[in-house]
Amino acid sequence: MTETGAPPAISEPSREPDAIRPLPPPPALPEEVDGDVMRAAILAKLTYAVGKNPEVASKRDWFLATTLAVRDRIVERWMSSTRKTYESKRKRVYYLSLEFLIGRLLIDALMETGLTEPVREALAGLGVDLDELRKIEPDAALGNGGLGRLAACFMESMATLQVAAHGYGIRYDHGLFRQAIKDGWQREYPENWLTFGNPWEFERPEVDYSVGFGGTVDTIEVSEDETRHVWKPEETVDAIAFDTPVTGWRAAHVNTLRLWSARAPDALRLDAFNQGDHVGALAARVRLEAISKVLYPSDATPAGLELRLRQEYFFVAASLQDIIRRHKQHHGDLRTLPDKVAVQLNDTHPTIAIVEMMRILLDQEEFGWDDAWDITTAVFSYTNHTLLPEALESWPVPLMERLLPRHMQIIYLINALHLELVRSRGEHDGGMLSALSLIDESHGRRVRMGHLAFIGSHKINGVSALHSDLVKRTVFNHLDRFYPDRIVNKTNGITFRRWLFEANPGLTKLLVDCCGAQVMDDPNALARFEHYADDAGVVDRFQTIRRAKKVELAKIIRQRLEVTVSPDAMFDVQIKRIHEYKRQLLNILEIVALYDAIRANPGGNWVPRVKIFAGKAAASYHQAKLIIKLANDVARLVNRDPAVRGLLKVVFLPNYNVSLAEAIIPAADLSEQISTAGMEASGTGNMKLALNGSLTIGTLDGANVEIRDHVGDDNIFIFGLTTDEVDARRRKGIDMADVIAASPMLEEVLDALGSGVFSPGEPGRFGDLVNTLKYHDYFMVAADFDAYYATQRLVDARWHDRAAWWRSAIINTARMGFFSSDRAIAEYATDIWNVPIVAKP
Ligand code: 26V
Repeated sequence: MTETGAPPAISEPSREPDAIRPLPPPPALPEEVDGDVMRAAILAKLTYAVGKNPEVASKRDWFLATTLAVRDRIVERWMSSTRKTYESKRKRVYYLSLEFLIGRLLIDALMETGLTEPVREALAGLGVDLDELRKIEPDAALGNGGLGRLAACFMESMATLQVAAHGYGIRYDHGLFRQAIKDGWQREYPENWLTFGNPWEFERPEVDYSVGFGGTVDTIEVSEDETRHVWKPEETVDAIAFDTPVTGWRAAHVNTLRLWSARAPDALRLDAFNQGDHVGALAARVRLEAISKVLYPSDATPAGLELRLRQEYFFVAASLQDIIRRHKQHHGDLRTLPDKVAVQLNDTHPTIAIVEMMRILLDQEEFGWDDAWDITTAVFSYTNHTLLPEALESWPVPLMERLLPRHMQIIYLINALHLELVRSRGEHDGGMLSALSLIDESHGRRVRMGHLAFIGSHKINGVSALHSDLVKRTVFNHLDRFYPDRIVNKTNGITFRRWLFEANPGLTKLLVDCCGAQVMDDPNALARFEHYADDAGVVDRFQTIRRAKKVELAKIIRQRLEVTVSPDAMFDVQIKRIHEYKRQLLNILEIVALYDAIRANPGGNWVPRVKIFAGKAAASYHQAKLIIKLANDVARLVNRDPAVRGLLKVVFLPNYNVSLAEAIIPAADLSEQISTAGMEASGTGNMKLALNGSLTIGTLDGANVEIRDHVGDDNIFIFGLTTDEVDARRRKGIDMADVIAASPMLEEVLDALGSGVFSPGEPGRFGDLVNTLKYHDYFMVAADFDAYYATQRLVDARWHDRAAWWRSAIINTARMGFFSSDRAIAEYATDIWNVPIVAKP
């Protein structure tokens, strides 16, 4: 990379670059780390840690040896970071999350440490190709989607900004299921990321906390006006720590991701074993260790539901013991906890931490209620990631009473005091009180975890401007009135290290050439790229870079699906979880309409398109799985129809994960962000695609609104009902007879789906789906169809004007600086955690 901005091949910017804050030059690599040093290090690891010699080593052996050699370099920085944090006695941030969707780490670690070229060179000298090793590494898929990936981006940015942070979560034996597509249907298979071990982690058998469940609570009269409570759990499980170093940019600081694994205190019941009951002797152990077996156990059964609650308490209880032990060791008194500790709750999943903190302070540390509560609320803050009612957690009171009896008592007390405060402010309306209560009495008694998280936190944040506004206006409307100023916005961000530098080295190089080397450290320096929006040389380079990525993706598509696509066609992508609100169905309806239109007018000025889908449906989500089947049925018919050959292809890439995202995003021309307005909290894929120069077609939902504000109306394709219009339409009724009567095209599309054109073997397959769109269109698919189709034709027109397309693409990339997770973390640090950021974004 060049150090000084534009090389001669690139013309000068049309206007002066904006003033950009100078940054100190990046730290240089230690001098001794060159290809030879890394070669020796890798060979030593291969011999002494892997136990192989180069002649017989497999790719996996080389991957292990390389990872261990790189890890050594990180460990050195990790230890110095830990020491510095300890010595400075800085406030620490604890990010509690049931999900960390990390992906692969080798390329990431190489890039963060600046070791990519030395290691590439070292391996080449040994006859090994680094790119081949990259593919050996399994994705760490310890998350479902956006929320888990955000946690991973945030961990990286916290390390980059040198925030002293720990991530806490669960080390699931099996991450998110592997998706296969059989006859067009989704099938789920277990994912086995740990089969060959995990070279990044350090097991800490000595970091072992006991976590209790069930049992009884003894009440002890200490004096006339003082009682103490002692929880006597019925069973306990051990939480064992596994640590992974999280390297920040240029490895200036390294934080820790600590994941807990469940282990039964007794390996087996020896008495039963000796009596010949070999399976029974292990049963208790299997039951306890199930806690860290799988990500997101199905909550379709009572047993699954209970396991999920056990997971939540398990990781929270272990994490809080760890946090308190560290605080006591470094600072002594727990009264200083709010000065030294900030705990961020990633959604409501770890909310029981608020109650656990109260239990520790009250029952173990013997604090009075008010002091304990003040400390707790000062320490915790909570991020809301969805407004969907079915995703808002609430736990049945009987289950809580059985599994966590002392916690349930404390929740009742928190609620009583909270409602007392509400009444003291003059609110006596029964409806209002039950809306504010922590206990939902409407369908069985349940604990509202969102309310609990709100009351026990000093700040609550939404994840985009629109979403935070809706958080205030909807779920927490009443609470917001009693606790104003608690709800704030923290618009999501993404780490540019993974989603630009790693995923798209070609574009990164172009950006360095145009914006200067500073762009690697300061996302705002991207703005300079805009000066090249009309520069033919730069446009040509951008096009060449994109095309190379499209060729790579076309190869993946051919290998995985045996479908050939042209890299000269527009790659139109929708990659995300399959959910009705995300409206993959709207996209499919448009494909069917377009297919008909092309067949009716084969000579038209059509834009060749490849429609690319990827995403997983929840295993129990019937409707989402049917949408996958429909996408595949439509793909089969369209892809073999000679009438549209060269103009339209449809592909559904199976098993979407972080690595597949890294392959698709730099190859995308058009980004589909078409959720029903008001339903996508933020989206982060939208940011990744725009950063890589995709144009967005989208609704005014989530962070799309802010993306539009940044790129400008001319460089994004916005369509469809707004949040308020969706509300109004729902109030009017969601029977879409009027909409369909007014749209012959939509009617034709629905008729085709309903009559089995795409499912000749089972004509009724999509009948229910079509009926839902006609008579019960909660997600406004029919309502937004015409606007979407028309806007897609505007996209076509822009594509035909190549200069205009690339101008918009460059502007998209140039104006994405705001969406760096460094900016997001800096805001959390200042407005919520009150911690200094050593390195400024
Ligand atoms: C959870 C569930 C669970 C059960 C049934 C259906 C359902 C639907 C959605 C969810 C969402 C869980 C929380 C989540 O992942 N939210 C995502 O968080 C991202 C990071 O803030 C954000 O960009 C996405 O818009 C938001 O959907």
